[in-house]
Amino acid sequence: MPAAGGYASVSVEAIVGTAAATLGALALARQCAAARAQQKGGSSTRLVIDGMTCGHCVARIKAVLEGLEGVQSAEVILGPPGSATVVGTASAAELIEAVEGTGKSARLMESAPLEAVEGTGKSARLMEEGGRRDVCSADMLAVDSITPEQWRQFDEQGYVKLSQAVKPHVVKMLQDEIDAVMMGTADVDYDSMMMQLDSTTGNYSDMGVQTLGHKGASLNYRKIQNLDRDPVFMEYMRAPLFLQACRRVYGDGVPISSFRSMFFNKPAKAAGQTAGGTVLPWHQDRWAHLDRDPLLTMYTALDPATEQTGCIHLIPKSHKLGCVNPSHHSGFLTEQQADQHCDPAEEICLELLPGDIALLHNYTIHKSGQNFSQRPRRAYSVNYMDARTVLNSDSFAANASGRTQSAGGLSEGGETFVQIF
Ligand SMILES: O=C(O)CCC(=O)C(=O)O
Repeated sequence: MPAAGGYASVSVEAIVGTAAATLGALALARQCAAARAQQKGGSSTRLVIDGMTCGHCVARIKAVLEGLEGVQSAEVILGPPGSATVVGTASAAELIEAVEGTGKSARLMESAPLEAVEGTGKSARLMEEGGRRDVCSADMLAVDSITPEQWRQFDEQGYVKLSQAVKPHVVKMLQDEIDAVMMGTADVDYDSMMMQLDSTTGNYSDMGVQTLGHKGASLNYRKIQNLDRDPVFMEYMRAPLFLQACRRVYGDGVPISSFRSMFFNKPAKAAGQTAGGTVLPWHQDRWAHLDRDPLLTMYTALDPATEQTGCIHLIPKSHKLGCVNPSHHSGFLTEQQADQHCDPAEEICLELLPGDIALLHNYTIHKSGQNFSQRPRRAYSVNYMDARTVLNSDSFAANASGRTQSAGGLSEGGETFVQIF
């Protein structure tokens, strides 16, 4: 959706059309809303609010919502789109009525995009298989906060590990969903998924192109992006812990989307191969075509990530360097820069178990190796960013679009981004 001057702004409205083929999402969202309503104390409801024009409107609506019985907190964002995230036990109807009492109009955030995408097969299956309360964002994690000590480590070292933060049945659900996406059996709009098959040689230059669309039923995918178009992954991305982390990193009231909601795979070593997957060189997670750098990655291990399976290696404290190679479109270091900043004596091997989450500062320099085992090493990585980020679509098209593959590098991200919080 290029606008004047070759820029495209990140907008939740833009996803309504592309989400239209995300089958089953409405039923999932309804089920989750019902589960949230049954929970005591910690559920969150998101509203779209029309008609706010200034900080006074924001303050007034926040005060009105926080004055309601059962509301613990309300975060109101001017937008556009105007929105509120309300935590507590008040029903959506009570919240909407209270907002409308101020003269503004309000509706449930899920309903606008998802009403348009009602599907059948997936939603019915999901409800039968999982009893769906276990897939709601508020129920997915086994930890509900990040301790001051953990934040201290994140601030000082550029990363922190949250051990066993994801409930085991949720890990299984994410594993099954990503395998279904790879095999072509998931109810997702494959035309909006960026997918890339892995190399069979282990060389970075031999990987398949990363473009929109399914590339055949195979577990040998290296990357799949735009998983915020998949209702299961979107629900996971919205876990309240991730909202807390975004508030800590970006500040209260900042709308949050993601630049990359991405599956990262080191496929199992196949017969006759010495290793599966492809070496990923030293890099930082930043992109030249965004007008500001994302600062927070949530990396969820879906399989054991070890030296043998090709886990991430990182350089502690390297986030303090800022952006090391601004001229590379996706943050890769030159050989000289890697020699200068990546001392093997300082390198950490970030070993993770399935269900561990690593918070990574986006400037933390990292890389990953190959998988020498006979099981895959799957991971789900989300770059949470300020949803007001602006994308330079000329630069995106030249270097990194889902449709054009530059000679010099990878495709990354998408052109439109779903608002998450
Ligand atoms: O999982 C991997 O191998 C690398 C992940 C990564 O580089 C990232 O999440 O940015």
